Amino acid sequence: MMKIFSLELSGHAHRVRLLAGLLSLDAQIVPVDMMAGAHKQPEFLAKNPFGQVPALEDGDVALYDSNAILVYLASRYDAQRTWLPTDPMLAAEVQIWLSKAANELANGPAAARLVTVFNAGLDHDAVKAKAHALLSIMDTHLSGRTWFVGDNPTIADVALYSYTAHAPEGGVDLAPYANVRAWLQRVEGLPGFVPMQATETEAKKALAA
Ligand SMILES: N[C@@H](CCC(=O)N[C@@H](CS)C(=O)NCC(=O)O)C(=O)O
Repeated sequence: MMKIFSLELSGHAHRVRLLAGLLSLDAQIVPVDMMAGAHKQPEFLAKNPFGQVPALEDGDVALYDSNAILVYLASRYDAQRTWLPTDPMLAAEVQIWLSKAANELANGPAAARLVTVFNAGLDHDAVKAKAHALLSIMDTHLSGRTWFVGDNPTIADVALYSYTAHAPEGGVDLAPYANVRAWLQRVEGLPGFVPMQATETEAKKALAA
């Protein structure tokens, strides 16, 4: 069976678990004990020399990097090719957002959450400002659109979802971004949607409410 090496609180890992759910793939989720440093041990470094989750094993295929894994799963298992269109322009537009997910999303909303959830030594105000700059562009892009690219959900939506949905955990308020919030709800309504676990703090807040 396909194996996804994952950490529950990782948005990068979540995007892979999310696409596996949306494509109804049978996958075993293998937790990597990152608190104990398992991701820097030889056994895991053989799967990903960068020592990061997620990684994938699928038969003879071994792969790492969340966006690369999305491309592989969509190309291999979505016969209709709606999740990664073959049309040159649509494919290129998907790539724009995969790049934004790897850069602006990682260095904005995801980084802000690293500060609050994992005590990362980053400048919280600076990364929050980056997050708002990205969210503002995403919100404008989504005006009059249902999905990020074309008329159907694609791996662009999957790559952007996890860290956008969990941006409030990093102190990034989504209230000003109505189009983004409506889009998040559309993603959450897709058949096979798999949620990402809220952090302990969020869970405590939810329990207290
Ligand atoms: N570009 C990579 C980033 C993955 C990444 O940053 N993973 C984090 C968890 S969210 C990680 O494993 N960090 C440990 C480290 O970098 O040492 C991807 O998309 O897979």
